[in-house]
Amino acid sequence: MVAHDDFVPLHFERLTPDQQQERARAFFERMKTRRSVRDFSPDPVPFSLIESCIRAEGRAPSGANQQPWRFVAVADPDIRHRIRLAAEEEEKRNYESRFPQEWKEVLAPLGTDWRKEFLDIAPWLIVVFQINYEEAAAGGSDLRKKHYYVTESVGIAVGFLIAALHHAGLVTLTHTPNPMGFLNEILGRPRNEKPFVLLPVGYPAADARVPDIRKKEIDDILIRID
Ligand code: IYR
Repeated sequence: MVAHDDFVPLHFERLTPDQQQERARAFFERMKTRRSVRDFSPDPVPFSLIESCIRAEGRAPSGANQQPWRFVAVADPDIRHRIRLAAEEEEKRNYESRFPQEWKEVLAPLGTDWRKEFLDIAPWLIVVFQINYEEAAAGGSDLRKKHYYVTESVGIAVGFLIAALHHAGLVTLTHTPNPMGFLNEILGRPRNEKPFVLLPVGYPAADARVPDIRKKEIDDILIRID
């Protein structure tokens, strides 16, 4: 093992096997109630709750610890409305002409279409950007510092965020209007930041409905090799 002089001790509390089983079971029980929600309530959510969830997201592992992400949390109704109009414009084209038939068939059970009212209704939109490279300092050379495993890192971080939001008693939807370049313009983000996902966050509407979908069974996803 490579030991660097400037490494610091790992703080790790070893649990008993019973505690571990119990923690793993409880976490699964929590995570299995998570659903992607499209019917939001306009009930407000305090920024402090959103911020705490994003703090957890920022603790995800990343390639070379470059943390190649930027999170923009939007409550401003005018900006949310601009995002809705731009997302709907792209999605209308997707559903009407860009999506192949095959894709529309797998989406059909989800009941999605180009209309994205939830972007106006959910009290917060969290837009996650991936930072593909660092711009050279102003006046410096035109070399860009490359980031490694950007997609993987940001995907893992979003997983943390979705788990944190659910754990905090909120609901969200993993929304990826395509293409998402309009988010740079509306949110004033630079060219090295690329939109990765857009998550409306809030409470479900009182009459929210979700598709009756099934998750795969453990034996269909896990192969055990002893
Ligand atoms: N982005 C489109 C279509 C869509 C794609 C997938 I893959 C989904 O799981 C759900 C929707 C939309 O938001 O409608």
